[in-house]
Amino acid sequence: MHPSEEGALQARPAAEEIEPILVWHPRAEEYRRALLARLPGVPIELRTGAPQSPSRSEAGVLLSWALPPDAFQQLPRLRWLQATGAGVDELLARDDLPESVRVTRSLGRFGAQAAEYTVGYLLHWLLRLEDYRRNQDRGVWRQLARPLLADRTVGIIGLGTVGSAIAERLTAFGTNVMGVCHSARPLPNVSRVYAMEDWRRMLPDCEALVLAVPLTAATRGMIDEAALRTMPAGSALVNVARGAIVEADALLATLRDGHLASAVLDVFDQEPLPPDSPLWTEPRAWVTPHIAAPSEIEPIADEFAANYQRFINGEPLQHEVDRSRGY
Ligand code: OXD
Repeated sequence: MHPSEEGALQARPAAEEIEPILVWHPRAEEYRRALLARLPGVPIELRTGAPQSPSRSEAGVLLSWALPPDAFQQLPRLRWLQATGAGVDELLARDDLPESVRVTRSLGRFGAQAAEYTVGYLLHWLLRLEDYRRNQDRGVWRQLARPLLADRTVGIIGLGTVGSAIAERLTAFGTNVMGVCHSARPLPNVSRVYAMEDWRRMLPDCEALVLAVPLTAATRGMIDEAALRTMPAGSALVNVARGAIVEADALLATLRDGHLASAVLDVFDQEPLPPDSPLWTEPRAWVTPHIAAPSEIEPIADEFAANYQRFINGEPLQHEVDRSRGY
């Protein structure tokens, strides 16, 4: 026997410890390959979309994202679902998700990805790359003000894995980072942490505000016109969380009159962003199609496989969602 095959057999759970997995995802085949390498011998069933007619699955474990409407009726044995993304707001909003099913989130490399996106767009804004490109196209030699990220104060709402990765990268640029967390405890890379109930007190100092908070009843629509106008004139907003956290009309009004100098928007209440959305043509808005922190197969397969072993062993699962909190 080849030594690597021997290792694989040793890692294989005993038959009575195997719980069949259903991967229900547009990229199910890629996930299957990644999981087979980590969980040899575990039966894996695949679905990429809604079956022609409802069909029952005996899997007790599900790895998925954006399930079709009647999905849970087809999964009578389901005990645990791992989402391939971080935000489980849509899943928890479903009225057919059984109470008995445990839910875990994935963290992937969302922190690093969202941090690079945020820093990239903040630098793009401060370096006025678009203005210089336009000037270059017209052969114009014109020096513009040269503000530094190092002289700025950035507020982050939500200091979980994503928010804290953004704080870490911004701190490396010398930025003063403030943040909002459910409790105001000291955190690395954040000069001042506000408790969730005090979040508006942070706004007057925020030359840029980054949203990295889950969508819950408490955060839906929290960024209203009063909040945006409490930020200094000429500030920027970056949303890598969920579109519904920001009131759309307030956002447009504050962009149009220039109070907000820039809004970097990766997420929208309705996705894809409808063709008639005024954001497409708003000069101060930067629209990206939900790509700030995409799910990657390999890190998510690592997390899922580690959690699968925990599930089989009856150990606590990592990143388990507290349904009463909504994340
Ligand atoms: C996520 C997302 O929550 O992709 O991971 O939005």
